[in-house]
Amino acid sequence: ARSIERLPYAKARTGIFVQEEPDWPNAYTSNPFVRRNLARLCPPPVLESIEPDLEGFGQRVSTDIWSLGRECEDNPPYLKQTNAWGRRVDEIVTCPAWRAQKAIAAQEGLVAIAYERNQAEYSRIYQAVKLFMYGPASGLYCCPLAMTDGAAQTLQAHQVDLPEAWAHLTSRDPAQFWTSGQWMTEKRGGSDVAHGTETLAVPTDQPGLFHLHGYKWFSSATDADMTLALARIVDGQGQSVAGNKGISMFFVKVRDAQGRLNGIEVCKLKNKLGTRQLPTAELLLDGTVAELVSSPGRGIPSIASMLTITRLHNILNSVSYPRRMITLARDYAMKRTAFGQPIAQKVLHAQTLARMEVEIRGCECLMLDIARMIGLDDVHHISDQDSLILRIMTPVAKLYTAKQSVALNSEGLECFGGQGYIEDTGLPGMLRDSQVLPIWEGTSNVMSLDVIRALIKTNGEALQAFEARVSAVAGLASKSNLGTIQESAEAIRKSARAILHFATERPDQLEKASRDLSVSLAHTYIATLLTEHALSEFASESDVVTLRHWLQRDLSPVSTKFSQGVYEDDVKSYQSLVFDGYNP
Ligand code: UCC
Ligand code: FAD
Repeated sequence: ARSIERLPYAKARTGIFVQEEPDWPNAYTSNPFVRRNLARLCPPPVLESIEPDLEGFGQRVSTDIWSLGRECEDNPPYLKQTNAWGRRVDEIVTCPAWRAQKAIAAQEGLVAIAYERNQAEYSRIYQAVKLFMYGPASGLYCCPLAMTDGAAQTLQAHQVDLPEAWAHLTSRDPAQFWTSGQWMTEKRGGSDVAHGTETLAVPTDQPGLFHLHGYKWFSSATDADMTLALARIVDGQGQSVAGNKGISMFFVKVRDAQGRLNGIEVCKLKNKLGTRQLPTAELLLDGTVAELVSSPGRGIPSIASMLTITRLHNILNSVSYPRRMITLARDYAMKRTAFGQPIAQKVLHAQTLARMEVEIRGCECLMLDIARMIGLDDVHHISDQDSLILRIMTPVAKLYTAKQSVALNSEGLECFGGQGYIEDTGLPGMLRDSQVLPIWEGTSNVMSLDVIRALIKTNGEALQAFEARVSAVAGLASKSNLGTIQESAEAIRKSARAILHFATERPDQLEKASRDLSVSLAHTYIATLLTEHALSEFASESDVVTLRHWLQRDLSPVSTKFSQGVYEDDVKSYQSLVFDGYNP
């Protein structure tokens, strides 16, 4: 009997080995790459003024805020449609942790920082780095913050005189802070808004005030205080203009002073693959009082200001999730032993982690550069060149980082073996949640077409600005003593020229090449940013190694594919493949 007691699995014991768990340290201090880039991008006094806050917040996101985020995941919102007596109440019940996230967001200035502008043009980068750290711990509260920031930016850009809303959106006081929604998508379509929008805006007796009637098919963070919504104004005969010229943008307060919904019925909460912490509803608008805030018929171009900001947030969160995953995976690699060694010692596992690290660093550089340019735009100091680059690189960065997010989170899960698939590690939710990033705020194809729109609308100047920026960095890099940087000079110059050449010479092929063109712009621009960083006094040896690895990829797949004749295929040839055997 005594010898049985000594056996590890006897008497219901589960064995003596317990795997040491991976740690998520301070999200700021554990990311030296972002810190070195910040040091390059911000003048020393600015860095000194923001670093204590970044370090403190980096600690919070990996401790108390992370716990709140987990609570949001464990207690998803639900819809209480009627009260006990059958009266319709349409209450979206959220958990205390979700509401605590709102208070934290206000106190930490996660929206306000960008509008207080205490760091002038660097305020956006400061805000962006906080949001980047916050994402994975936010329990998806990052989503309402994106739309809130987008709404504030839109009101400001269009000089909309709504002082009450403005003060609430940019407040640091949890009791005053408002969040905003963004109601665009309807049943007929979310990409093709011009033909999807059926919501009608009927004028009231009061100038500028309308009643909305329609059905909003996806509305996220429906517990928001206000929203910007698209609808078609009808004239006295009940007629409206078709297509995008008939769409206008409206400001809607979700509830009245008594807390009653403003002519809104919450018909359903969506049952989603991920982002379950976030209430996403189908809404019937039936006489919703709304204030016109764009010129009539200018709804789509007006809401484009919101899209630039929400797409920046999409980028920040796309990068933030895999950064957390990789940080955990590298710690786990030191703690997990297989075949006699910590897996960090196995060359193939180290290579897997290194490839992820290179990819995420590239995305981090891109994310910081977009924030840099938006910051300059905010204070009207942006150069013409940056303005053009910002226009074309925003959809590129949204597309690229979102796709990488899904791929890296998937690879990241595998780094934990079977444990990566286990819910209470908190890892699977990151993969589930990231799958939405390529879809909302415009799918990858819609982003690719936006790149082409930017090219055409600027008469090709956006691409010329891109090429000029790449060439300027290449010029500096060619004088470097380091072989990797010299090599990069040649590679980025060649790639940017090839992209420009293809786009100029083959406008007929732009649509089908637009996905590859976007990836080429991302690869080449990131190589340029990594080169610029490697040239700076803030670069470490590992930043040069990052560049060397980045250059191992095809910087311009669009040119490679073009030379292979890939774009000779037309819609008919693709269809013959896809619809082989299709018999509806
Ligand atoms: O998904 C959503 C919210 C999810 C929750 C928030 C998450 C935030 C991230 C947080 C991370 C955790 S809200 C729904 C988002 N929906 C979309 O993104 C719509 C996708 N579709 C598009 O982006 C389309 O490209 C449209 C609808 C914007 C435009 O399509 P059209 O009808 O073909 O457009 P046109 O005719 O080419 O353009 C109409 C006008 C033009 O201006 P004008 O009239 O002056 O010539 C365009 O130049 O709009 C202008 N325009 C733009 N301007 C179109 N796109 C842009 C742009 N990106 N920037 C500037
Ligand atoms: P579709 O337009 O039907 O697209 C189907 C496919 O066709 C896609 O692969 C697309 O890339 C492709 N496609 C479409 N047009 C073209 C083209 N011209 N060329 C090539 N390919 C094309 N919307 C809001 O307004 N507010 C919200 O708060 C909101 N929250 C959301 C929350 C979640 C969780 C989700 C999943 C969506 C949310 N949306 C919201 C809607 C979202 O913005 C749309 O689903 C998205 O823009 C895509 O539109 P769609 O669903 O109509 O897809």
